[in-house]
Amino acid sequence: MDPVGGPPTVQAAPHAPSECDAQPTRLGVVAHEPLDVPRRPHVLSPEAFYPLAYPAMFLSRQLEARLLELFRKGYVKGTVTSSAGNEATAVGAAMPLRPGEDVAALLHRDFVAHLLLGATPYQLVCQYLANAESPTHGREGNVHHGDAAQRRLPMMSHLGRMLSVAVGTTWAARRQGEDVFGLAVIGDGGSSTGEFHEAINLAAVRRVPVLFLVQNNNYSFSTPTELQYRCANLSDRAAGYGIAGKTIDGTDAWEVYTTVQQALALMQPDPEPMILECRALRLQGHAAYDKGDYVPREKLEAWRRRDPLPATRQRLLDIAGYSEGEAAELEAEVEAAIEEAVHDALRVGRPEPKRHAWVSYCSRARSRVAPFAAPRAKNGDAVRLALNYLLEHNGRAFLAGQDVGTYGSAFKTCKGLIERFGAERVMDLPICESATVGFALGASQVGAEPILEFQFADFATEATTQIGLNAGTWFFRAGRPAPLLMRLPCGGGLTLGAFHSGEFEGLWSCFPGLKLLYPATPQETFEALLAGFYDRTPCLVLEHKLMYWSRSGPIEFDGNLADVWRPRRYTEGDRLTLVAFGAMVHDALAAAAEVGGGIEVWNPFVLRPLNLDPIRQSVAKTGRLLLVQECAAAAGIGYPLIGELFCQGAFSLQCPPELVAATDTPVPFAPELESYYRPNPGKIAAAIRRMVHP
Ligand SMILES: Cc1ncc(C[n+]2csc(CCOP(=O)(O)OP(=O)(O)O)c2C)c(N)n1
Ligand SMILES: [Mg+2]
Repeated sequence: MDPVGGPPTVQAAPHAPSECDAQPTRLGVVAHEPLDVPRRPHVLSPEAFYPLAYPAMFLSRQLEARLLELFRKGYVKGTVTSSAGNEATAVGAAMPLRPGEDVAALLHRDFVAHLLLGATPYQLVCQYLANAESPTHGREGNVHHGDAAQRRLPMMSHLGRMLSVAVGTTWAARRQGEDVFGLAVIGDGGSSTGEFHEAINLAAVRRVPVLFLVQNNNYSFSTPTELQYRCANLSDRAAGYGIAGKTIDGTDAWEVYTTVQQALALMQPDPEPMILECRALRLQGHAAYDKGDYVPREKLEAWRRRDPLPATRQRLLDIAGYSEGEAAELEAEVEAAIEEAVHDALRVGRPEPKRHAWVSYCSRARSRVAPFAAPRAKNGDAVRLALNYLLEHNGRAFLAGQDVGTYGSAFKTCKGLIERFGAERVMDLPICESATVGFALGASQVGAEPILEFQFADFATEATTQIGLNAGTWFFRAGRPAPLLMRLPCGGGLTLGAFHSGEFEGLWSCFPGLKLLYPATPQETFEALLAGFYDRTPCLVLEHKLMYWSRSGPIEFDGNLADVWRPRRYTEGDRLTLVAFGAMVHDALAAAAEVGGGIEVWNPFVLRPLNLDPIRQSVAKTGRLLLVQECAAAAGIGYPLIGELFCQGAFSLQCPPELVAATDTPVPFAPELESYYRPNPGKIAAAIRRMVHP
């Protein structure tokens, strides 16, 4: 690197004769079509490459400039992040890929890669205008778009999180015999995230051929690379994952193109991921609002001399033999396409809120499946039987988590499954909860049906972004199902302390787009796992650990999935409605028995989306509501549940509703402290007596 942190001195890739010069050699740029170029395994000659690469790069630069202008005039919403300086990397990396087959997780400076992988200029303008024809129907901002059906995965903002999604999609597509590769893009800044490590490690262990392309453009917003990392090259990190890594000049489109082609060729016989670092400089500020004046002038000047756009234009003349006039003709064609795209997009109105489909849940695909019965099972058996059923009846289902394979999972609920279904369907994964969910989300996009086990519900908080914000918003943003079943062994009473006793139903219930079930009996556990699996939205099933190997009962499931999504009533009465879920159902039943008759015990069972009508009717009948939750009042769903019950119901109550909850502290460890902390039948019975006989 030069003293001002300028471009590395990299040998230009030799302009060797091509293996194959596929036609066409001239790029048709029109407003309503994606860019069509020959894909792998074709390798273009330099003479054929530049007439395709240059107009694509020119389109990117000019269309973004036009969008910036529209932003300044108030038409474009959000902001505009410029790709200037990155076009060579984006073009070189995207051109070899097959749209609709190879998997791509692009970043905010990959404008042209979207155009090469299926988006049209018109669609991108609509997306920036947030109009009714935008690919996300105006539901998400400028760069957060894609086409999941075509495997161009819609980006979420949280840097790093899309890497594992690309790994999962690539893995699942290859598992079904497809010859595909993944491209997952990340910046120098994003390379510092935990998910960067999790995703690459996971891909390395599972030998998933994803090219992790690091766009090192010297800055992460205003933060220079010396404050971001200490290694010489970000590709040096590849050694730590036992994979190959390379650093190249990201301003040289031909070098990027040929290196990517070589990387894919290497991955073909011996699939494994690779890190490719492409060096460039972000030639403008981070986004429309940033002048970028923290970049030293000499450094900017040094890199401007290597601006990939004029450099590629020059090669169009020198190598492809274009005349000035012919180059200008290409540019005029691009400008015309831009004008048409902008003209057409500006004529489309913004989405009409009243006609908008305000749904965050995808509709169910199936309402009936094969029935199942077992005369006697404990809750842990019910889990195993449900998993066995799901893996047996669904060839694309797979179970993944930590120690779910040979060990049969920490609570032995997966015992025997690996022997029956093999290590490709019952997968032990590294400790990477976040990447595990990203991986499952990605896999679900090509038809795989993931079932995840978190070792303890507590550790699912590691994946809060992936579960709540990525998977949970996927259908709303991308219009595609995200059928993930997530199992969370949860709850206290086992003296395991604050990090192994949580439930977190309060946390998960805060994310629109997630479904949450909390069964209390073997029958309910079986039903919850089946309903959660066959639903096409991400579903979390809370499995209380205390009940795994204690209570038993029969399982009789008639196969009617639609009937599962309802609250459960255990006793009838007209003196008080007692609502509990998870292990607290049994404490509530014990308390109800202790105080005598008249108590109607309910379990909402489905904690999101709530269906409280039957419970509301019960409260209207009894005039008293007591809610019990195992965790602290602040952490659970009790108060919101009481709120929802009363906001939408007209009652005349005998007394104010009450909540029995744990103390407002983390779960303590010592048995005496924990049993003081948790609600129990005695505390519940005392509350019932207070309310019924004040
Ligand atoms: C996890 C996370 N933290 C912070 C941000 C806000 N943010 C958006 S882009 C950006 C800079 C990213 O830098 P880099 O990864 O180098 O990509 P570049 O913008 O330089 O292309 C930041 C901090 C984010 N999107 N995600
Ligand atoms: Mg950067």
